[in-house]
Amino acid sequence: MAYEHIELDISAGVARLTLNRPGNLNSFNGQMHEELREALGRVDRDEAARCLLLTGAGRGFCAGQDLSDPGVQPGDQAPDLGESIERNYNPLIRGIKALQQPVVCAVNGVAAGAGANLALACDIVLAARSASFIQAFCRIGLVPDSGGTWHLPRLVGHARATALAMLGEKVSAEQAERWGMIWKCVDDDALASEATRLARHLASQPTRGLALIKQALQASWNNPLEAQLDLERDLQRIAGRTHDYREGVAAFVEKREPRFRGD
Ligand code: T3D
Repeated sequence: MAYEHIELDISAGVARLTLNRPGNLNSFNGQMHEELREALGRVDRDEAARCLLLTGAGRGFCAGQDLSDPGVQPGDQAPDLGESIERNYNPLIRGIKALQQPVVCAVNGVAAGAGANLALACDIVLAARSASFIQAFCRIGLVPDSGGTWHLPRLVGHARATALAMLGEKVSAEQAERWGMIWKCVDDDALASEATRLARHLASQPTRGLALIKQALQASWNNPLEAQLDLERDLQRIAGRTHDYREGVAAFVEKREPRFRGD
């Protein structure tokens, strides 16, 4: 598939996916969603891609749903936004969460609505100092979607999540870092290099092991300790059978750098 609203480049182990509708602050339309689904499937299947790096083109990361899209505009007949969520947004978030590779998000500018919640669904989030996060939904009478009502309270606590969702106030990248909403805020001109460095590092690590870590941490939100201990046992059993575990231990004993293959 040729892409018009995104760019995908896979090199040096890193799949770099760029949201690319800068004139509309990379807001989502139907075609962009279609391209994203195809691209995520491609990354998932590509063994050469050992980390996904998601970012936006231009001055914004993503302003959420394209509000000028006729398909979602309230006309004489109210649109079925539930259908739009089911077809586009839920598969996108599920796709990110289920991806076998770690997902780094480089938030290069404003992240609003579903754009903010797409970022929060990624594994490690870096943001430029000038970037911001806005739960813009309440400003137009909507409910945070794309996993926002799930991730936000878990990341920043119920009180902050409620106020952010009901007030739609802008959160600076620095505040987001202080609140633990994201991993790190970096200077604007360092974002691209820092995100690439991080993605390349992850791409050289034990990919299978990282996928198991992702699985365990995601499950922990819903598991009691007993169930989580059982899960850790099961996942460690799988990790212990990988090539990269054998290589990691050998490298340690031989006092050399490990050469991880990802399996
Ligand atoms: O509908 C469904 O399927 C349900 C799912 C919904 C998911 C959602 O994401 S709902 C939330 C939708 N998003 C928003 O409500 C955010 C709307 N945008 C804004 O509030 C502001 O643009 C920002 C705070 C993000 C940025 O403000 P600012 O001042 O930096 O930029 P701007 O001037 O407002 O925007 C720049 C351009 O991008 C402008 O176009 P122009 O005038 O230069 O031709 C603006 O219209 C366009 N733009 C920004 N956001 C959107 C957009 N165009 C379409 N849709 C947008 N969401």
